[in-house]
Amino acid sequence: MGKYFPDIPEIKFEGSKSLNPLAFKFYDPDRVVLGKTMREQLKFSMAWWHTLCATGTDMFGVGTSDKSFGAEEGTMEHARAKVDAGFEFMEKLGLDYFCAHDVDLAPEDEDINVTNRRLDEITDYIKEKMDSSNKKMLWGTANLFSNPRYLNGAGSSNSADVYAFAAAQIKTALDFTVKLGGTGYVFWGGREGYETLLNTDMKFEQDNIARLMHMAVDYGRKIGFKGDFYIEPKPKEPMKHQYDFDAATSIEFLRRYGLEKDFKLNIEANHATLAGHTFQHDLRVAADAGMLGSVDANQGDYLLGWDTDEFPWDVYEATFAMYEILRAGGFKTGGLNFDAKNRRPSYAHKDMFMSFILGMDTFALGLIKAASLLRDGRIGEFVNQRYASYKDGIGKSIVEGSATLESLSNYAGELAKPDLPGSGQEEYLMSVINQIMFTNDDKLA
Ligand code: XLS
Ligand code: CA
Ligand code: CA
Repeated sequence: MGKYFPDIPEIKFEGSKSLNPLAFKFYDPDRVVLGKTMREQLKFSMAWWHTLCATGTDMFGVGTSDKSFGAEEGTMEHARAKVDAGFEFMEKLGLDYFCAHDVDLAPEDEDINVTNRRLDEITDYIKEKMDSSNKKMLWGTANLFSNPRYLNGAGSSNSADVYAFAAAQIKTALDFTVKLGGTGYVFWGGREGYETLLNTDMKFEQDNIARLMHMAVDYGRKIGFKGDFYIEPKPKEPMKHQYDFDAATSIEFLRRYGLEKDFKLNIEANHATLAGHTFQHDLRVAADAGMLGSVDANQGDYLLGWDTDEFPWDVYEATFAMYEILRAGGFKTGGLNFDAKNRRPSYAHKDMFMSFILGMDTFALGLIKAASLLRDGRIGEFVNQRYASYKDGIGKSIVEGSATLESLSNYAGELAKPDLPGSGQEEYLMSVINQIMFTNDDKLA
């Protein structure tokens, strides 16, 4: 039954009537939805940091959850135990992918040379485990925000030495991402921002971040990284203002600096809501730009103004998210990474499994319902009809580019007064959503 989670069996699909807390009710990995299995559509991933490292420490108290896995924390023995526990965890839940920062994998030493040797050793060990299982790396990244040297950011630091250390960490993280076959590399700019403009040259800092990203692309391509680089937007926390505020801001940054061919976005639900958008909004913005790369699946709390990283349970949100992902053609290099953690009082190892069951079932329902929405077609057709006035006549001349201010002015003059543009029928559309949500005859294949 496994060494680390001996009381937990392999989690199986038992269907919506099951009362077994350790079973999937909706996630049926082999069920085909829109031509692919659920497993292929959803590409679920485990975040190494929350699952294997985070103990529930918060600003007011120490950890409540034991993540020692039988070894002393901060040692290489512990690092190896986390690998073993992680693989047992993924195996039992049927998770195919994982994501990790460098510092999640091996303890950092004061001397970066020692840290790099440790990372070599541990990623050799992970590779061995991967070779004898079907686990894959979704994306890798470097933690450029926890070490005190990054107090003013990494690529945006005022210190060139700190900048060089960020570059060194990125180089190592790209090395192990390639070694482990990762299909993505993430830049999350946690401290790339500012506290006050009184001490900040914003343009210089952004130019420097872009320089670092170009170096990463050059090096990554040189060592054979064929996947996508991602920016993960977040408006604030830990900094007051972060440069990668939201999807739109990040896309503008990538285009401004000529990075748009190599980069896409990793959209996190709770970051989109912190920026004052819905999750669906940021997915749509990324998709419309052809830059929807990967997703950090989690959920915020509408009563709290910070990044709570809860496991997602809101099926409406998951449905709208999957609707965007399916409309964009589904995942290619990316997937659904649960960047989510148990609530601090849910400290038992069993809670980790139940959290993933919740998240995976929520997104399985999201996939089923989004596929039903697409097949139902009423929403798509409504949108299509809403813009029908651009299909011929004066509308067509606008879209085709033959209209001028004079031609439109003449047209308006002849018309004298337009009709209202047609009802938006939001309430009707929400009733369609509810009907799909609570009808069980989803036809999905
Ligand atoms: C923190 C971010 C972080 C990134 C990876 O808010 O979500 O965990 O996903 O550095
Ligand atoms: Ca994230
Ligand atoms: Ca987050």
